[in-house]
Amino acid sequence: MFQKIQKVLNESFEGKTVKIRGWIYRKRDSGAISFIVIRDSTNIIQATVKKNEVDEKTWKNITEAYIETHVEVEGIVKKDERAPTGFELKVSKLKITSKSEPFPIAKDNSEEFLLDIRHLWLRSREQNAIMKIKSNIFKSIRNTFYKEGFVEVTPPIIVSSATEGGSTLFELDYFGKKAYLSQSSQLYLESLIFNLDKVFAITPSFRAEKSRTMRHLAEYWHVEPEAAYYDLDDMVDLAEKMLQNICKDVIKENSPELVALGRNPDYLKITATEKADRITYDEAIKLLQNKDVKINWGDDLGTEEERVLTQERKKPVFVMNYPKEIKAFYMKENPKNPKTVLGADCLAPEGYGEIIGGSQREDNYEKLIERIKTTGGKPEDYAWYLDLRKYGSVPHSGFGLGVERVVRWVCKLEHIRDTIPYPRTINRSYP
Ligand code: NSS
Repeated sequence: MFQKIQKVLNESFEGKTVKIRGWIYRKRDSGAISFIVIRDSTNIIQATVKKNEVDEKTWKNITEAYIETHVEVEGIVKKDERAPTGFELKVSKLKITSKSEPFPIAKDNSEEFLLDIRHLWLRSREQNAIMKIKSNIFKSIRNTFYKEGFVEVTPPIIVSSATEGGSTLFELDYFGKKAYLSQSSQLYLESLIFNLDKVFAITPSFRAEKSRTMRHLAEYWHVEPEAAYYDLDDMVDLAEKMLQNICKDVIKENSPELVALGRNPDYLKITATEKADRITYDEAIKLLQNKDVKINWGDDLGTEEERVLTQERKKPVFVMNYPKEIKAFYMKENPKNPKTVLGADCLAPEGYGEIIGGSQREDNYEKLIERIKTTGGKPEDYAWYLDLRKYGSVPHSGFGLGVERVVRWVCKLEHIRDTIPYPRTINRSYP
């Protein structure tokens, strides 16, 4: 029986003979000894092969093997402080089950080259850690929804109208008619609360982002809840709980992965245990002006403004009540100040910026038509959505969380492209 490497890296295996299988990750030959580091899905271990302890053919094969060769190895586990993961396998049997050609990834490859061979780069230890953390974040998010009584639903991805404005829509030829790739499931989710109260969907969303940035993808994973009877504060509370649970679950289950990425999991504790900050847009503008940022009431907060607002924070901040003019048509007008909306963005700390955007929805039929028109849309394109306000509408709210934005912050990664196996950006849809 083959053991997983992580299991073998344990005192209880010391002195025992085990069988493992995996890929050669690093290799160094020194005279009559070959040091190979083997990796599997769980970890890496150093294995030493001595010329006089294996047959001639095995010795020849191993000295000629390139990295990424797949091997099956049997040997005795020995503690060794000098080995990369503290234990070493003294090899008695070694079988090469699949040879590798010279592997194209070396130390100083350019970013572009690594993106061209992404299918091979995904074997890296760094990607192993990030993908495991991302998987656990999905699990945590679903668990929060189940605990709160949300029903998972499956909205369409091919859609007939924009949710977030026309400039980032991907258009497609749908049997001779125009259709689009979904930017957000929100409008469809709104239709489902009238039967299920609280729904959520986890789907790919598409944005034809025409600029290169560290935080935009053309295709990303979007988590969207929508809930009947929730007001803006209920929505913010749900988002806060979700972020707390994500941090708790990542600390609990992914500390080895964070350490593998060179992070100390402690920085997530504050978000996991404390309430997030809440400030109004008005306060945000004052904070920025006090830091000499040139900004006026009514301007949108861009990447740079969000960085200034969050770089010294240790936990997320919700910015509430943005000006109506800079926000989407569906956000409910703030009855206390009609120049603003009942909407909130959640900005991640330490400069990472927006990870969630949400709002209470405009449930007044006339106001909604007016907003569609003033934001450049055609009410007839939204006929079905407007219907929802005609047949027993109720107050409701929801938000959208960008999974890759959250992974970027949780893993403290510079670029969002490292949070997704095959990033889709302005110049790239290969591989
Ligand atoms: O445009 S959003 O701010 N809001 C919506 O789409 C709402 N219709 C969601 C809702 O209320 N149901 O996008 C939501 C989040 C945003 O905070 C980011 O975290 C993420 O989606 N997002 C992105 N992530 C990666 N790449 C791009 N281009 C991107 N755009 C938004």
